Amino acid sequence: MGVAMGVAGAALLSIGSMGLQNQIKLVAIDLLDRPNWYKEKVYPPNQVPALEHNGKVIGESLDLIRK
Ligand SMILES: N[C@@H](CCC(=O)N[C@@H](CS)C(=O)NCC(=O)O)C(=O)O
Repeated sequence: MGVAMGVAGAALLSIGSMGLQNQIKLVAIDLLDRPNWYKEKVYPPNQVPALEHNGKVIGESLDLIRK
């Protein structure tokens, strides 16, 4: 059986493999019905994933996996 996922899913798996899942509040974003606050207040490119930490937002999944 194959599993298809986007970069957001890959970042989520990476967070789990680093054991950080309990330190992160996960907020699901429906890409077909994106809330305005996400683009306006979190990540203007309006893509997922994005990680907010110490007031900064990391929006590139490869950067996110490295931290
Ligand atoms: N450069 C971003 C790309 C993220 C990306 O393509 N995310 C997809 C979902 S996996 C997305 O938000 N698609 C909706 C869109 O591009 O409007 C990264 O690698 O993190």
